[in-house]
Parts: sequence; C-alpha cells; structure tokens
Amino acid sequence: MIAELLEKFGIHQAHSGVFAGDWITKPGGPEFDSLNPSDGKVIASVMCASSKNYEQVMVRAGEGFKRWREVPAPMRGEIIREVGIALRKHKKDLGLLITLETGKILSEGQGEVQEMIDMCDFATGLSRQLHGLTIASERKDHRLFEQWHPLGVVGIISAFNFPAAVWAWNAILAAICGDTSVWKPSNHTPITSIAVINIVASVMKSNGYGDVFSLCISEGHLAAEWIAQDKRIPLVSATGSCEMGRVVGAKVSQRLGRSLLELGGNNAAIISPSANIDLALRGVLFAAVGTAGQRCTTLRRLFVHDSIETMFMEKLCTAYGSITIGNPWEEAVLMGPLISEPAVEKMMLAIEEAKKQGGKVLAGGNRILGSGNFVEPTIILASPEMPIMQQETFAPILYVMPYHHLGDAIRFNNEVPQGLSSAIFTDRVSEAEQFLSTRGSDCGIANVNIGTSGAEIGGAFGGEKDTGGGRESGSDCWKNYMRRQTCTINGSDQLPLAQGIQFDL
Ligand code: UN1
Repeated sequence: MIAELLEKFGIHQAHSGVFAGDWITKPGGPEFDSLNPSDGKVIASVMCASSKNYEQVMVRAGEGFKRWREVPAPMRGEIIREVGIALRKHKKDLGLLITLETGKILSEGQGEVQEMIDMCDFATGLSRQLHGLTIASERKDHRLFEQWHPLGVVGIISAFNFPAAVWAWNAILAAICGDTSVWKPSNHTPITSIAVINIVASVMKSNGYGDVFSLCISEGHLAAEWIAQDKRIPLVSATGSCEMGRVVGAKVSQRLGRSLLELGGNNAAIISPSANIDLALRGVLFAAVGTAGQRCTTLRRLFVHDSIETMFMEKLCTAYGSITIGNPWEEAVLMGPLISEPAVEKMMLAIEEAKKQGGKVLAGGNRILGSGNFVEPTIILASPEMPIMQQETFAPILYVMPYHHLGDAIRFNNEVPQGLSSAIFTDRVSEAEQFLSTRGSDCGIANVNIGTSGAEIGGAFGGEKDTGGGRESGSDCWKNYMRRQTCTINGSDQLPLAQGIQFDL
C-alpha cells in the first residue's frame, strides 16, 4: 500500500531532496529517513543538499525569476490554474501521503490538499487584480500612482503540521506575483514536499518554467540558515515555533531583508452562559483535538462561565472519552499520533509541570503504550496564573478555567505572549461585539461561534506579538511578495515642487 503510494509520486527508497529546475540526482549532503509516526517505521529516505547544491538551487531560482517576472500576471494565472487542476487530480493520493507522514486523519489530509487547490483558484483570480492606487497629486498636471513589481526569490521555511498547504500559501502567491521560491520543508515531512514538487514541476515544466518552484532539504536546519543569511533572498517566510522565528527573524533583519513570520499560538476560547452548548462543544472538540493538537491554531485554553462550568465540563469530558484514537488511515479515527517521540515526551513533561503548578487532570493525561506516538487528548483544570499557561505545548492539552466577568476572560485571553487565534461562543450580540472591539481579543484571528482553528484561505492568516506579526494566504497578503513603487509623472512644462517649495535661480 505504502510502496504503491510512493510509486505514484515517483518516490523510490532514497529520493533526492533537492530540486533546482530538475532533481539533483545525487546531492552531496547526508541521507536521513522519514518515519511513519503511527508505527515508527521508515517511509523512505531522503538525500540532503550540500552548500554547493544550495548554490545550484539559488542560481536556477535567480535565473528563473528573470524569465518568470516577464510573463504577464494573467498568463502566470493561467499556469497556476493548471497547477490547481493537477492538484485536484492528485488530491486523494497526496492527501493519503500527508496522512501517512504527519499522522493527521484522512479527512484532514484531504482538507490540506483542498487548501492548496483553494490557493491556486484564489491566486488565479488575483492574477488579474494586482493593482495599485492612483492618488490625487497636489501638483497640476501631475499623475501620482503606485505599481507593484515582482520581488525576487522568496525563501519558504515550513513546519511539519501543514507540510503542503503552508507552502502553497506562500509559493503560489509568490508565483502569481512573479517571484520564484526556494523551499526548506520540515525534516519530519520531506516525502510530502518531494511529492508536491513533482506534481507542480511537471505543470511548470510543460509550460517552460520548470524553475519557479524549488526545494532544498538539508541536514537539520542548515538550509533555513542558508536562506536566512542569503542577501539574494529579499523575503523569507517562516512558519514554526517562536524560537525558530526569533533566530530566523534576527538573521534576516540583520541583513535588512524582510521576513514574514507565522509562529506559535496559545489560543483561547470563551464559553459564555448564553452559548449554544452543542455547537460550542463541537467547536471546542475540533479545535482542541483536531490534528492531535498540532495546529498553530489549536485551542489550548478554555474559559468557561462559572454558571455552566460543571455541566459543560461533564459533556466535554464525555466527548473526550469517545474520541477514537489510532491509525489515521482508518476512516473512524478522529485522532492520530503525535509527530515524534520527543513530541510525546514534551507533552508528558508539560502535564507533569501543570500538575506541579496546581493543575488537575480531568481527562486523558497518558501516552498510549505500544508502537507509534499515540497519546490521550488531555484536559487540565487550571488557573490563569499558572506559569505554564504562557507557553505553547504542541500537543492535545486543553487547560480549562472558569470565569465570572467577560472582561476578565478577555484579559486572560490576552495575557499570554502569543497572539494568533481566539474565539467566543455566545448568542449575545453585546458579548460578541465586546470580544471583537478594540478592548477585546488582541489576536490576529477572532471568531464568534467558531473554534480557533480551521481558517479559510480567503482571509489573512497570522497573529500578533510573539506570533510574529506576519499575514499569509488571502486578502491583500500578496503585497508581501511584491515591491511597491510610487511613481509621479509630470505631464506639464512646469516644474512645481511639492510642499510649495520655491527653488528658482
Ligand atoms: C498552522 O497550523 O500552521 O486555520 C496552519 C487553520 C489552518 C491552518 C493552520 N487552515 O487551522
């Protein structure tokens, strides 16, 4: 089954992890294995880039940029439309591969490919809308306007949990904008990145632009460092932990490059006494347990009004007890494994630490013995003052806290370093509005009667504070991938100066 799936993507036992318009068949770096988190077995191995191979990638990406930027944007859109069609054809298999390598359930694996397809459709439409403003000039017969030009080679550093969709947010938008990109994926999910490149490269090649999307898998973080330090890369988009973002952001800003950071979240939801309880339960369950708690948007903190706390928590604990945990390839399974053994250890350490700080485990709390990185989804009764509340543990741990005044719950929501996603469940307009007001949630995403995760691609995605401030995917995020040029044309035979300055001889 696995061998057949790999065969469909042309992946053999040891595949090159370096694509520079073509696969570099024998790259100079070491080889490593991608492990199936459900059983610890090797899926396939990958050959890494040496610094010399990285140079080859950058040279091709740079040359590719010079040709690609000349293609009119709507024509680029036509080609990206074909990429979307190819992804539709491979949706089932690519989704299965994502499930295999990340451990996310079947439906989420398919959803991730859908997110890529949505990006292609969005970008195709956008290809006719990369427009700038015309601004009234203060000078007679002058025309003041903005135009947007392609930026160059964009660096993309992505995480294991969305090994394909987050690449698409960045690479597809970058391509529509006339940029080429070099991708350093997570070393937990190299096979998915090879499959993605295989799908898109065949479309790009048949259109004569095979070097728009490149890939550089390295030993450890090496390629991320190469990208962060590389002056030829005007924009580095990085998704991952706050620690990673601090290092990458500092390196990129040191050379005065731009970075687009989408880092950790520590997302909260508030359950008001007026909430539709069934809806809130379903929203909380998907946000806290979906993807085994390994989304940056995962619900980590829950503030429940004290008047409904006992009832709500009973229902939630019952629901947790009925989650089917197991091999994500099986239809009925709702929660697969964590990505790695160290991830399980981190979760167990966090639970121990929470207990020391006064937390009480209400559900779950254990690893599941046997092969694979399986754990029980966990609920811990906590209080906002516990230091562990400030930190993101990338695992299905939900801290629950009662509140009395909505103002307090909003304050707790905001009193963490991260600022990605937030939600309130309420049927009272005044509560929803308070949550969305300037005194409300300080996060980049604020939802009403929807959980914290599962954003559509049409909106701008990202968050404030330690989440890094970047915005990716929909809305006007394309502007990140272009350079803005302000132009003034004097159509008169006079030379009036702005601000009324006189400078005559
Ligand atoms: C991430 O976890 O890095 O909103 C991205 C969501 C998904 C994207 C998550 N569309 O949960």
